[in-house]
Amino acid sequence: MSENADISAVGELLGEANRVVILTGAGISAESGIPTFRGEDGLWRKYRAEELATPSAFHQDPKLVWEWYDWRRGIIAPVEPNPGHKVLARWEEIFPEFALITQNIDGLHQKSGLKNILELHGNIWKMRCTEEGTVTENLDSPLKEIPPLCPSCKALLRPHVVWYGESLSSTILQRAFLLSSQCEVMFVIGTSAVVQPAASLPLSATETGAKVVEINLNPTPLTPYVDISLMGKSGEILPLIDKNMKRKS
Ligand code: BJW
Repeated sequence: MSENADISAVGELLGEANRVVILTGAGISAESGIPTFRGEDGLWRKYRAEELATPSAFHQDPKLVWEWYDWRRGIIAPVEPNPGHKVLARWEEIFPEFALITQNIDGLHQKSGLKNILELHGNIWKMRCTEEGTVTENLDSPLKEIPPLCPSCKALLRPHVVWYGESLSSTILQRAFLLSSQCEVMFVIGTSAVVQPAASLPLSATETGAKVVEINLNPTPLTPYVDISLMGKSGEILPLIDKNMKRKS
């Protein structure tokens, strides 16, 4: 099927759908200027992202890990949502049951006006006390002190994100699987689909009969299992789908 036929097939799917779930990854924010993890211009800076995003890296050298997060916060702070984020925010207003599940920690979906968001891997603008577990928002960029300390007990604060080997919030994860298994259409956008358990969400959607649409620059391990695969930039493809969507109301 040609790309144009695929776009109109997706437009038709959405014309009828009520329950729509979106799973996003780093690729959706790439056109806003935020580096992805595993792409050509992936998030490398002397160290591999995978080697800094672990509890043991933080345990060994909290200052280094915080310097890396401070650097990333500096990249993300001035960045604006791109046309892909904006289409998804518009869809939240259109579909009766709409949910967005993101692996991203950049907060760009919130910035685009989207409200109903499940953040699987946390948020880079939040910190958690390593002693008390309290979570606070901190928008400083650059940070005032590295590593930052808890204002109440002076213990180390850590980024409120999920590192490799750590469990995701069970409440958020259960909700994400429930939404995925109950939706009619699921979009999987800009993720390499290699990090578990997020990568299993689309499979739970296909297993329960949902149509799954993938948008990515490249094929992923998920591509053979999706109904429609659209290869290209999400910031270009999502506005095209939006334009071709024919809803009765
Ligand atoms: C575009 C584009 C454009 C570019 N338009 N597209 C089962 C089997 C094997 C291993 C495991 C397993 N279960 C758990 C594990 C271990 C591990 C894991 O999955 N490892 C795999 C890598 C093998 N998972 C975990 O540890 C998770 N915890 C867990 O499951 O706990 C229980 C447990 C633990 C251990 C063993 C067993 C059970 C936690 C995962 C936490 C992930 N954390 C990170 C860092 C977050 C904080 C931070 O950012 O600093 O999350 S890692 C990083 O990867 C980040 C991302 O959210 C995540 C996914 O990356 P994403 O979004 O897919 O980005 P990329 O760069 O990979 O892909 C970008 C894509 O966009 C590419 O495809 C491009 O082509 C595309 N693209 N421009 C459209 N314009």
